[in-house]
Amino acid sequence: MGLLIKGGKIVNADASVIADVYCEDGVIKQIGTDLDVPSDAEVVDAAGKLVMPGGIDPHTHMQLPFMGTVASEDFYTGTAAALAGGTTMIIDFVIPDPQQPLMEAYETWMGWASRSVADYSFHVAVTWWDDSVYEDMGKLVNEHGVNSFKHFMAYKNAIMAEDETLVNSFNRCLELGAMPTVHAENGELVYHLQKKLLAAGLTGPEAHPLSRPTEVEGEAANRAIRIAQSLGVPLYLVHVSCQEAVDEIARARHEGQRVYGEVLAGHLELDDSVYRNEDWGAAAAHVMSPPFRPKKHQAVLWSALQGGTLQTTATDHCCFCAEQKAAGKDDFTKIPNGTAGVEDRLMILWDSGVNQGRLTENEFVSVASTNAAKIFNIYPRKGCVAVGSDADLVIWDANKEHLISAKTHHQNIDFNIFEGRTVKGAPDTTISQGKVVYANGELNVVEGAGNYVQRPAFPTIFDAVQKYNELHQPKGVER
Ligand code: DUC
Ligand code: ZN
Ligand code: ZN
Ligand code: ZN
Repeated sequence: MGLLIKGGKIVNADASVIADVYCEDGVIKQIGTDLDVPSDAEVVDAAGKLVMPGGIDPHTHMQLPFMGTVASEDFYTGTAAALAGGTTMIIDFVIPDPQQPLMEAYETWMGWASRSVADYSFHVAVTWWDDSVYEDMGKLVNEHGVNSFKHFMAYKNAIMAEDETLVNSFNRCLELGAMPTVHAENGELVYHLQKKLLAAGLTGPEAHPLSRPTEVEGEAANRAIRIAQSLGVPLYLVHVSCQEAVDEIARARHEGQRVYGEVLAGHLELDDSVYRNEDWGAAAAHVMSPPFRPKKHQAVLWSALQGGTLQTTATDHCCFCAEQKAAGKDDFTKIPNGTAGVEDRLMILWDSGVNQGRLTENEFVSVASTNAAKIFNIYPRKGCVAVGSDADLVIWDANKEHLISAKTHHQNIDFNIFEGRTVKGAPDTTISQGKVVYANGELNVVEGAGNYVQRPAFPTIFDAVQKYNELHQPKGVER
């Protein structure tokens, strides 16, 4: 049965227009007024509301095995929470252990994710290097629709990618037409500072941000950007959290380099005072990396998002409950890193972005959905309201007030970093694959209904990149 959304204002990244939307077989079939649709179509009244492409969260970690435990949110609960917040697709991370074959890890994550209720896709992390990694990257791109690879520059003695891995993997990305991405923190420095702080008797969560200061991120951002520049490959930086990293991206973009940056809702809104809370549990609940920053960085991040230095927003949704965080009771380096937000991101972004005059409604759509779809090569299938696009939509009520709280959220975690905040602007109805999955505050989801979204390599960007490199990169002896 088809679905007719009547009378709403369609908001895309490029324009807004009042029109009806008719969906069938999971796809948008018609847009206009006085549409000719089957008489049995389900009708949703969107008068006075906005019809936007569903949010895309390009950075989540559902049921991630990490730091001796497993993130409490699985693909079923996590994608359901996403839908309740108007996000209709996530891009999660396959993270192989060092020496584990990439294909084996990919198959494991695909198994877990088969329970998803909304569409999903994967970045795959390159945590080590040898010929088999080179081979598997090719298989993932050419046979499995993975067109982005993640590199953790932090987490020494675990998943940290050394420069050797970064250089080889970035170069392989260039060959394959895939996007390298980095978590930019200098893991050697973090390790050193952690040991120093512990030796000085600083064992609580207040030491966490001290072990990962902003220069640690700035150094890694610069290193990754310069490696990408030398090789002539584009680069995407996840969770950019501070001025130092923003400055490196801005400089590189100013010089014509294809460098993209993502910012988390949490980093836009919270500062490092959360780690000085006298309640150990509340402070530990905010332990994530990179940490929340001194207040002045928030204004820098907002400006960078407004000005286009940063293009996407995400959450790094990685849930650990109080009892899991307690593993680090006597040693802050053992507190599992991660915070939630997949359900809250759009509401926070609307309230602080649109309601505060920082973003237009169209710019909101760009940073909540469209830009991620473009950068990760799933546009216009995702990220826009257009005939032929997937019917993944959120009907947004700009006047609806919503109190964010762990007591009422759908996320499988006992804490909410935005606890107690009342936002104005919230999802009225969420539509996934042409079906109403959230309305009147109720979820109506089907386990396993989510589809794996293949993301092909980037012919257009990489054709230009190759041509540019041939014409403009210094070669061999000329250098
Ligand atoms: N940071 C986190 O806080 N959690 C998961 C991984 C990461 O990089
Ligand atoms: Zn990450
Ligand atoms: Zn990270
Ligand atoms: Zn992450």
